[in-house]
Amino acid sequence: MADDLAALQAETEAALAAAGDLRALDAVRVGVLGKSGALTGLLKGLGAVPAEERKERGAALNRLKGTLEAAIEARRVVLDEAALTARLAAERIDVSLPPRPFAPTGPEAGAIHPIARTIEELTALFGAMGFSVAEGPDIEGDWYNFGALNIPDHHPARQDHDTFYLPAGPDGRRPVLRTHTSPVQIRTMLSQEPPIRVIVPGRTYRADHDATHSPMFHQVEGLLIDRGITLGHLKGCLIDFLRAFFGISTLPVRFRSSYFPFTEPSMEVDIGWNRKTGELGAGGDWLEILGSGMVQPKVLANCGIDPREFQGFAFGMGIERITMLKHGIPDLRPFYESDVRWLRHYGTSPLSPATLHEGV
Ligand code: 2NL
Repeated sequence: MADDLAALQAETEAALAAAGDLRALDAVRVGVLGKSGALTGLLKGLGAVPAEERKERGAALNRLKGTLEAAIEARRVVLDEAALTARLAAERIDVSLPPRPFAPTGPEAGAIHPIARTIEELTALFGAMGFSVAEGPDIEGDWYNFGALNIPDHHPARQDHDTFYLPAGPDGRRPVLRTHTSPVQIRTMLSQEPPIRVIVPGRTYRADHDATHSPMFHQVEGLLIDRGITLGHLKGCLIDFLRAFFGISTLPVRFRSSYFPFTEPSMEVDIGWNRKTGELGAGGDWLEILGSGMVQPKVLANCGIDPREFQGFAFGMGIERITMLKHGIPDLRPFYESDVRWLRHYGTSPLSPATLHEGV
């Protein structure tokens, strides 16, 4: 090898050995192989070399280029590894350090939507009474939404429900957007043996749209099936629920006979309030809040449960309605408008989940 090339190799290898980090390594690489690098300069000068020496000189330069490139890469691997080791040491996590809350506080924190909050409260309250939460599809078969519930084909209740129908399937039946959450209780009874205790919160749909109705809204229904269940169990359960949910231990509760095809006897439930001020718990007026009853024996039989052995009660209410009453929310429409000012006003902190302490 020509002396100048041997010197360049020795010089570069010394510089590589001295390069302590990736930045220094790159400076060496640029100094040798960069646009104005030493080796690049020699390659550019090849044209000026006499023709008889040029071939040998060119081959030597290319060999040296390969050697230096390999040396640079080898040094890069060593320095990369050293850099990673240093980072791992520097960024070690102290797992004993208490965590900071994930969410910021203040208005940037975001808030739980009142509907979601009410569902959390219902889950906590009925959970304490042994109920679990059941869910099911929003698009239902006709039989699950109506037939199984003792609402036959031409029953007026079908018109009352203002049902959204979908195009007919292969069986000629038109699927529906569920008009209540009852089909989930039907599915629960079909798939589980009693005793059963479930609540079913969820979206429901009716073709109805004005200041107090939305085509999509939320309901919660409850179902309890066991041996020897009576109207007394229904009343005790619902009185406890209403007093805990509204946080008024003396809330007056009134049961008034009514009719639903799926319960017998059926009862509407009212709570005491003051019609003038809107205040709950006193004032001598009554406000209808939910519907309930003992599960109709035909409905139990439709679901393979022997009504001579098992009895049950069921109830249903609108989630928007009980949320508006509890928090004094005057208008239904903002529930679905995603206006952050409304959400900040009526929402709940994500850092204070619903817990039971003599109510929610
Ligand atoms: C209301 C009244 C009610 C039920 C829902 C029900 C479900 C099954 C069997 C029997 Cl699977 N009953 N649900 C019972 C009584 C009333 O809802 O006013 N809802 C908003």
